[in-house]
Amino acid sequence: MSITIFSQGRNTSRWENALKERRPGLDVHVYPDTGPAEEVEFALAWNHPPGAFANFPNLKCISSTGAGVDHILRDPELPQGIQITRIVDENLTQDMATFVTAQVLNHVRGLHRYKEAQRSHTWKQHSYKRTADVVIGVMGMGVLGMHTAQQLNKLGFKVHGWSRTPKLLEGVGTFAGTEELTTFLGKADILICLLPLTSQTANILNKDTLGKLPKGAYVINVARGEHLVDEDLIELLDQGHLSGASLDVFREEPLPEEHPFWEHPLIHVTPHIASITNPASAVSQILENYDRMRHGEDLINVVSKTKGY
Ligand code: NDP
Ligand code: OXD
Repeated sequence: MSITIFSQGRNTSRWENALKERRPGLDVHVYPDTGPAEEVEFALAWNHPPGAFANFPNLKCISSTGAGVDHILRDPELPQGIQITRIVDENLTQDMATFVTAQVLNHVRGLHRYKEAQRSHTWKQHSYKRTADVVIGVMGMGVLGMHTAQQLNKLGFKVHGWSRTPKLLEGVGTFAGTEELTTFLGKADILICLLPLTSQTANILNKDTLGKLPKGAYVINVARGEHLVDEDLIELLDQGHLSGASLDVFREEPLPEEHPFWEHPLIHVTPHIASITNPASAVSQILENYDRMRHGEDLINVVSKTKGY
């Protein structure tokens, strides 16, 4: 009985502890210290070294330690026939909605301006829009997007969602497919990206799409850095078409020291912390899939390799 963790750039000890605490007696290995290659059947992965999975002839399932699986599917040497699963967890969902709401409210109420004013002891009130007068567009109406949209709607914002297939959601307007993208974008005072990274969604936040947002729109990207064309965002901010952006994810993470986003006055950078998987709560679904795999049963939270999410 063993689970093997494949990860670069993230501390694995919380996962090791959570697995061992919940299932005493389970062997937990951390790549490259895997033990005999033929005994590796179940992997837990985040940003694994490319090609690493190719060396394990009996590997049956790779579970992402996060909601996204682009980091697994992008491996050109990913063995065929392996099931890929991902995390769907209430804590992860709530934390994303909370983070996005904080960014939205910070922007709508202009809180950063008062921090700056405080530095110069300046007492100056600014007008603000009420939530009912702000339209929010959520790209990606999956587990995270749907909940975030509903939370924002509860605060009084007008919310629209955009997804691949049509949705019906109380209180939230919905748009689907490329044919409805322009209409969706044209309404969004604040655009939130919660799409998975796939060949269809890469570079989707570009000069053309962001240019279709109303003048003064604000962009929040909490999905993946590769969704955004960095130079196009900067150009639209500098032209005054967009009023600002909150970015939690980047093409290269950590964001390189010399990247212009760090210094841009209209960009708020956070280090991929919008919602972090909590191993203590997510470990039960990992173990459930591990047991299902061993008993030959269907797995939960399975990713479609054809769709890429
Ligand atoms: P889901 O798979 O549940 O939802 C994906 C949504 O995107 C679905 O509504 C889907 O449409 C839609 N979608 C996919 N492809 C397209 C397309 N081509 N055009 C229009 N809509 C599309 O994902 P989650 O909500 O669980 O997670 C979303 C992403 O959030 C993750 O992939 C990850 O990258 C990111 N994330 C970021 C975190 C952070 O801390 N910054 C933390 C966790 C996740 P349909 O419903 O029709 O299938
Ligand atoms: C995830 C992430 O996909 O942390 O869960 O980005």
